[in-house]
Amino acid sequence: MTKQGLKSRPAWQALVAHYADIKGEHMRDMFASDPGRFRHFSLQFEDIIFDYSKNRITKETLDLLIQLAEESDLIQRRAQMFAGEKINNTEGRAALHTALRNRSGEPVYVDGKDVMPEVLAELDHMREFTHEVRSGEWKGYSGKQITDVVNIGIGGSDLGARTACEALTPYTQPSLNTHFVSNVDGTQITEVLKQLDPQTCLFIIASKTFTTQETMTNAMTARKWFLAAAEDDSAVARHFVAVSTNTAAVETFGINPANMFRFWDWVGGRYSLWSVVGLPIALAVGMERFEEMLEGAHAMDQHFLNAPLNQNIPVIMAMLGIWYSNFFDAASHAVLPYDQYLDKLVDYLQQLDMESNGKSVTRDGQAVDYKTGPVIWGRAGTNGQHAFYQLIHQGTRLVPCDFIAPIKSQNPVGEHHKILLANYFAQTEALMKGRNEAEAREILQQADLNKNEIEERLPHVIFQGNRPSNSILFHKLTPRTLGALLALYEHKVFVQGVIWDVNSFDQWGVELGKQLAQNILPELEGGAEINSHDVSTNGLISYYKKVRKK
Ligand code: G6Q
Repeated sequence: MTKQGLKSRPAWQALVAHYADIKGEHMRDMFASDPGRFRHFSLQFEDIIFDYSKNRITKETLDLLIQLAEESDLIQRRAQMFAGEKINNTEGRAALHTALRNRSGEPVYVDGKDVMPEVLAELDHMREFTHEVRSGEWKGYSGKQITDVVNIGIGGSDLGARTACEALTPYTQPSLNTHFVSNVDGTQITEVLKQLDPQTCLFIIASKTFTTQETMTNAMTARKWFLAAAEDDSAVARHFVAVSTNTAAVETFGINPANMFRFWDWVGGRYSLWSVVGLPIALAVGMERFEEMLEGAHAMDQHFLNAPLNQNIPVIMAMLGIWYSNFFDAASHAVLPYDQYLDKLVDYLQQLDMESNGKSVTRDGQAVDYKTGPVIWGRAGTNGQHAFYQLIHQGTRLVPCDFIAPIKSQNPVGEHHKILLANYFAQTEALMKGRNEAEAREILQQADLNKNEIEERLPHVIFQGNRPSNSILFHKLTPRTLGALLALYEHKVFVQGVIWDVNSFDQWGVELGKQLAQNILPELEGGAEINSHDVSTNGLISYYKKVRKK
């Protein structure tokens, strides 16, 4: 498909005309004219309700969006992904995170080879190891059991495991703490190491390539810190394990290959938490719960594969995103979890979505002439309400939102959860309905204000409303539900990538900065003035060197 492809599809053109018809319509009127709107525009998957009725859509919009998905070959592309075809064309790789959570017993082939025996063998390896560490059978060099697990990794080798560990806090074993070190800023590892005893900690060095500068730097620092206490290289084997695809580099680092957990090049970094990259999760919550997470994701995979497109939650979420990005020109999308345990979800989805679909050429390398992935942002409710919701309610930009909440809190304290959920429900209502002039005037009239004051204040207290949101409401944040939720977003991102015809599985955009940093690092040695860059970069480096010297 070339760049002309998307905009010349019949459904796209019909959507252009439809947008012109519908853009002036207010959702208030849509609700008023259809009492069945909640029923018509909501779906249930297991314990998850997905309500998309507070979107600027009619039945016709949805039909056209689904038609666009079909015209974009979504069904074929979805089949290719699940079948292990090399859909990551710029890296010549399959994108088979779905095989990692394939619980069907069916084979999955890459290059004619069934990958499931290896996937299951790694899960067995994780199960054994997790059991040993959690039961205390696994001892450190001085004979004590492990109390702290430190995952050293970055990006895809950090965010998924970190998000899941925090989300599943209520399921964790209290005698085993989990820490994450990702930033090359020495502050992070210093602060973590301060809390640890070298005799009782276990480092997981998680890196697909085992060459990532940040991770290798942190791993070497951890190793040095550890050996300063253990004073014997052989102790490393009891305290360092690796998660990687690169056996040779793991051995060179000094980690026993028996303590290496493997994955494969067909697992993309940001799609890897289902693999051995999930080891910190399994250590924190136990292998059984980690597998429940895989099962939740697998169930969502089945829904994505089998539900008709117009009843398919990831497809509908994706197409609503297309509707706002490409027709309403929305530049961002807010993720607003009303569950403190999902605070990291936003960081995780930022990477998943922005690294996957932040592209400006098609799979064939043609420049696109439409907008692709939006900026993803947000924060756990209700904190966001007291910070940035102002812009979502009354700003000049359209920000579609996902509101995510559990019906049951893991910590049912007093009235907290009711208050939290009252806010959750209220926000989507306020965004949709707004407050019109008559309503605003009435409120001001009830306040003790004179006529002039009322007129002055009036424009400030009007809310246009008509601001779209999805509501995702589930029973409780269990491992299974978390798995389903994360897989839902993965598939949403995939569908959007298909529509925009970008490769959602590469990330060339992170390379340039990395390469320039490699060039600059040696220049930071010594006191010589630097002239090899633009004047700004030269000036900054030279100033840094001058001040450092003092
Ligand atoms: C994710 C990206 C990226 C990657 C990190 C870490 O899809 O590829 O975030 O996960 O750069 O890479 P390593 O696991 O190779 O250290």
